[in-house]
Amino acid sequence: MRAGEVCLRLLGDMLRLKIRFVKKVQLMRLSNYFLPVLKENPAEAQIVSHRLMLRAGMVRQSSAGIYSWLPLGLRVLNKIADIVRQEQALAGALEMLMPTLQPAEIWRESGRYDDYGKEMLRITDRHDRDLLYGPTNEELITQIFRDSVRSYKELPRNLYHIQWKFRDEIRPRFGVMRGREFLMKDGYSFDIDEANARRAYQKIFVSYLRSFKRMGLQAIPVAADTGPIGGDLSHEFIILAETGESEVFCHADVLAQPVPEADYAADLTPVIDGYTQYYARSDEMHDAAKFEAEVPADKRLTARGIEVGHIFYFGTKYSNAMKALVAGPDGKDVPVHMGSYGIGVSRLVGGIIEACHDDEGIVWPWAVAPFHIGLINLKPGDEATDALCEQLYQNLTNHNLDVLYDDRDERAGAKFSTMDLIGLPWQAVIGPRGAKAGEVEIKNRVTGEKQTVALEAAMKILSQPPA
Ligand code: 5CA
Repeated sequence: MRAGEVCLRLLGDMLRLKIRFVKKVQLMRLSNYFLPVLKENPAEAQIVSHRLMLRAGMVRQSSAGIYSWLPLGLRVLNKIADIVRQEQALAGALEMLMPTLQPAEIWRESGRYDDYGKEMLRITDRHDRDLLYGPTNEELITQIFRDSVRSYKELPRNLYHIQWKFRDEIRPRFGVMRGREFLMKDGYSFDIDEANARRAYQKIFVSYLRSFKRMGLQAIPVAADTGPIGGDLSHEFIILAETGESEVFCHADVLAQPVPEADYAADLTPVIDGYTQYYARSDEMHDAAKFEAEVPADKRLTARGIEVGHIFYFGTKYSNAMKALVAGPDGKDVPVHMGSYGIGVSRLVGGIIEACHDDEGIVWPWAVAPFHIGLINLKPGDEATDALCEQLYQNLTNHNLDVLYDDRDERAGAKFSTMDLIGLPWQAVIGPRGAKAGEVEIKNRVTGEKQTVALEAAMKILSQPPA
């Protein structure tokens, strides 16, 4: 046989295998899933997102402020992380992964080992070496950078990771919102001078507005205090929610600013100015006299919110202390200018629920929903009903939609309330009568609206986010 024929035959085999693979989608059946929903409101939960995350079987507390993520919760966490990844890539940031445990010596170099106090979890290994569970990564990334980059020609760089952090918060509360162990996206930029570093800051500013918008949130960038990270330029991104721990004071028009395009080659100053021209500050930076002088009374917005992101430009604070130098165009060594950029990935799960729920449960925005569609079989075991359910499941899955199939032998009422509780954007209900007519009842979880349609039409409706 000639090489060409072998290739063709192999290709044929591969295609056949692929077809077989597509046909053999493993149904995500609720009868096999791990969804330990709670009927009662857990007494320990003070805010709605914490209550709903426990009730919907998304997380379980293992000790104060430390949680296990169950399958449903993990799917949301991963969807949020993926949106962050996509937007970071557009902004030119590179993903990497640093460890959770760090050596104490680099923190001694920066001077933060003692400053960080009791929030830092300190560990000693069997050789009596001091380690710590990272609360953030400025030191470690600076060490990596200084050991690898020598010249301005390798700048700019922006590196990030999505990794668990530990801060021994004095009062962990509100579930994943103020945890001790929590998942953070933290990114770090390296530039030759302040002007370039400020551009890096602007890019991430834009990427954060875009990321939160994609998650179904409107985030307000507010001028912020830099705290233990340091520096003089900082913004927090706050989503409005009554249960938020932050207080914001802003001009209402900041909410009407458009979400920017991902055009990172353009001058971003007008976009940033569009937001920062208005007074918008968190409580630590608030200046009542300035607020009243700058904002007309009917535009003054004072509200509570959740800090979902925080960005910093701190110049040469760490590069000076840790000797992260690069040779400039004139051959002289200069410390790099740095910024750091955080997103509270696990906090966002709670934050999104605070913003998106009703009396029945969670109402997930499409982009972060653990599944797009909850398919309810009203009579498992009935041949026609099973067949139509499985056909709809396959069709939806082939269109890259995530479907959770409730095939359990349960009362219809219990199935409906579980679906309402876990908040999937669409519910598709099939019973023996519908199966006979080839029809599906569809419920929009956002509006509660129901309609009965044929399979074809159902496919069309279910593949788009509900209005
Ligand atoms: N190194 C910088 C930026 S990478 C940093 O650590 N910034 S931070 O302290 O503001 O944290 C970044 C984000 O992590 C915050 O905006 C918040 O959304 C989230 N976060 C901070 N502490 C907690 C916590 N205890 N529980 C859950 N999320 C938290």
